[in-house]
Amino acid sequence: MEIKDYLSLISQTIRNGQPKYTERMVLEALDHGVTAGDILNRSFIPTMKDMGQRYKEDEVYIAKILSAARAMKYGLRVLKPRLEAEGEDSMHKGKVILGTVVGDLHDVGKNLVGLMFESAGFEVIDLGIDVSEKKFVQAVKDHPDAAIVCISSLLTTSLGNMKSIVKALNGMEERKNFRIMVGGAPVTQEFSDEIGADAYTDNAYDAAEAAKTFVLP
Ligand code: B12
Repeated sequence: MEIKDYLSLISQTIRNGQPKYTERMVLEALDHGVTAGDILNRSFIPTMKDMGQRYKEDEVYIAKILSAARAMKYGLRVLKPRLEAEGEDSMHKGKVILGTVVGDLHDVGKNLVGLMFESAGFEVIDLGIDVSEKKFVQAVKDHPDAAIVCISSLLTTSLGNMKSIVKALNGMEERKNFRIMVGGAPVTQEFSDEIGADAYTDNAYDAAEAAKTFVLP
């Protein structure tokens, strides 16, 4: 098989949501000389980006996204050591703190954001769901080297909580050391500007791309 055949096969296993098969195909591709960088950049990332787009256009159900994300997670687990060994320059971009706002239990989008950040080479500190202002503030104190704080809200009713969290973070002494990114279906660029966040994107792929520009040397 040629490189492109391995890459498209891996992509297929992700689309089909077959984590064990993804894992096996990644290992097999690596054994046959496909680089970890190619697997990440030419298979994993474009596949998840495409799945996200299809979901937005109502072409696939949420369950499909969940199983694809799980497959990619399995693949990423075996790929990571090889990416680091290859010295892939996408590795070690910095630390990101991530959480869904207090009052909100949705975590699918947040998890995808985390996955795309990890793929882009960030270390992700995932605070989970229903995260209070106090917990976000404490996390920044616990991780003074964090470059970005990402906040997700899927409920219109929890947008007020997002606002208070951003306000609290903006009031911190450490504020100059990190950027704040916000997202989730009801969030808009306008809202992000209004509450004093640094960036908003409407999908996980663009979030990781925007984040990279924050940590450019
Ligand atoms: C799955 C789901 C649930 C699941 C959540 C499971 C889970 N583990 O997450 C369950 C069943 C638990 C649930 C519960 C509820 N839900 Co619900 N849920 C959904 C649903 C169908 C999908 C959400 C989702 O996962 N989308 C897929 C992901 C990939 O998309 P996403 O989250 O938008 O994330 C993308 C972007 O927004 C962005 N992004 C996300 N976060 C971030 C963060 C940053 C920093 C950045 C940059 C980008 C970013 O990147 C992501 C990937 O590209 C939506 C409807 C819909 N079609 O969106 C309703 C929806 C969000 N839910 C809704 C409601 C009302 C509820 C409930 C209140 C229902 C009830 N009466 O009990 C409860 C709330 C419980 C709570 N306190 O949170 C409403 C919200 C309405 C509103 N505007 O407020 C929606 C819109 C449904 C509707 N049309 O009424 N829900």
